[in-house]
Amino acid sequence: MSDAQSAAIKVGIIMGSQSDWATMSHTADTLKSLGIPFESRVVSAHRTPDLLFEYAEAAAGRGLEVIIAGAGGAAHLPGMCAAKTHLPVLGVPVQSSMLSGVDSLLSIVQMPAGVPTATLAIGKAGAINAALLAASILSNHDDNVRAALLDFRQQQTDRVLANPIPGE
Ligand code: RP5
Repeated sequence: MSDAQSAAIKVGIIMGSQSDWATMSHTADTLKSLGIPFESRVVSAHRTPDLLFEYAEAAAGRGLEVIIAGAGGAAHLPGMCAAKTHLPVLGVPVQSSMLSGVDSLLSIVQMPAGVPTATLAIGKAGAINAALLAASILSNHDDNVRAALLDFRQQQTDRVLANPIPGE
């Protein structure tokens, strides 16, 4: 990746395991559809804690503006990431096999006051919405992202209006 490409990356997607990619690929696909450059990495809070600290501490200096962190089970990745950066961290609770992601959701959402993480819905919906929320944040100063986001929303509205209830 060239320096110019690397400098353009504003969103970092991190996840606790390769197994989270089935969910987090929806974040990547949504960012791609909006034309937002991003990077994606496996960074585990408990299996690679030093890497997580390095990633979070360097993120702002590398030009990232938003971090999207997906994790399942005892999902401490978003919270630990938020502890090491002032950037907004958007947490995606990955649907776990034992407790269907309720464990992931509660692990991410119940941050004690002082170090916030935004918390999205469990699974695919949350993964897509994390990308859209990142787009909203970038839209505050990026005209291209704002235009892409508004276009996405208009198309979504048009699709709903064009699809009456079958048989009605
Ligand atoms: C978490 O443990 C990951 O975010 C993943 O959702 C979960 C299970 O990981 P694997 O055992 O599939 O690697 O750290």
